[in-house]
Amino acid sequence: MKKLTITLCCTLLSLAAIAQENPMPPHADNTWFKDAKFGIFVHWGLYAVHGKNDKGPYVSWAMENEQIPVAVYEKYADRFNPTRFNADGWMKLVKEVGAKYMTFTSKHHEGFAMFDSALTDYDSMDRAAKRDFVGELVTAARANGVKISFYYSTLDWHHPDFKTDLPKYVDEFLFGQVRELCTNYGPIDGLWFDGEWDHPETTWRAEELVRMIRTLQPNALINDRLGKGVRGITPLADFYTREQMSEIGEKTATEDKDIRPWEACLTIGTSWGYMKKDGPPKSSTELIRTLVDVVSRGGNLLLNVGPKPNGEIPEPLAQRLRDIGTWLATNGDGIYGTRQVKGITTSSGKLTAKGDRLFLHLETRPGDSVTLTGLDRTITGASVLATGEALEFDDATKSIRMPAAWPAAAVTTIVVGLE
Ligand code: FHN
Repeated sequence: MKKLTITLCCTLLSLAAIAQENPMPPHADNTWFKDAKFGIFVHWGLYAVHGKNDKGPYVSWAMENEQIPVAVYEKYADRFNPTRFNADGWMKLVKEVGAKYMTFTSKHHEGFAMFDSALTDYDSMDRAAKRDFVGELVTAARANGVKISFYYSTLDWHHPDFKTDLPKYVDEFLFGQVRELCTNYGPIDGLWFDGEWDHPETTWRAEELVRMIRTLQPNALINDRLGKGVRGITPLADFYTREQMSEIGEKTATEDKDIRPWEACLTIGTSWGYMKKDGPPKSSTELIRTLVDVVSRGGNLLLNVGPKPNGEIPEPLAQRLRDIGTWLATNGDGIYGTRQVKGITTSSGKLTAKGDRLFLHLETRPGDSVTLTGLDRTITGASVLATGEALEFDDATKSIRMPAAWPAAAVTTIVVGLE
């Protein structure tokens, strides 16, 4: 017993020493992320070739839901040759629509790497496409001033070790491919993990994984999908994630302390990847209003597109993105770089703030005026942000008179100057 105690103490002391030798590097600076507000999620992989899911809403789950055998599914790798893929074209679209970053599926649950991995030939360089999509997108992102983050699924339906020897899969494949993503493409802006739900952070060795990423990529922001049940909670994360309209309003007790920014990811249709018979796409108006709602509550919107197997972004999705960009072109000042307003409530609409300005976002004409309760600063002016039309205001009652003619926009933003 005594020998065991001594051994245990020595082990604990050596672990403490290792931890001391390799202290966790600090969180990356998240200012750009908190200012960016709007990113584009791209789900693209072999599932785009499959293009359907007879048993579920997401094409990215077709392999699992339709119980497609690995030997059958992996044949898509020899058909996936997207001749119309143009990374620069994607990044120019991201910029045109007013998004500031892209999160790209470097490997989804299907296990196919969209980059050249030395750890497998089940990747886009070693099969039909013979291209490193991650590398092309990083080059295009840098050229267009777009931040680039890699989605990476810890869950893997293809790799044999995932089922037969998870610790080996984690140690060699998961850590190995994340190390490749953090080493082979220069500075990157984020790692977006997913597929974590069946195992605790300890099984994924999340702390070591985060330490490795921060050591290799000190500016990369890491999300919270690092283990079962820790979304919106784990202090390892640089930002928290919510998913789809069902979660967009939810926040965890941890988030009440406002210690991490959060991001809501959302499909335009139903599926995360391209599906011939996807659900009806949300309207541009709904998407603009959702962006404003998320930003007014201190979050970012990561809006998803699923490119076709040929590499083109479906036009109905691209058009909705362009509509958002058109709105942002005249209203973006009330979105980018703003922060959530606390302590002031409005009789109608939603608020954001930046410097000595408040932005009141209204979906419909709320009557003749809006009152800002709790505002203890002097109002110096008010106008319609998109047009510059000056509005009457009464500083004594902290009320703003609404324009008689209401603009035909998804959201009308009123800018209020404060002393
Ligand atoms: O299973 C995935 C799904 O395919 C998609 O990638 C979303 C995006 O956040 N995450 C998982 C479902 O929660």
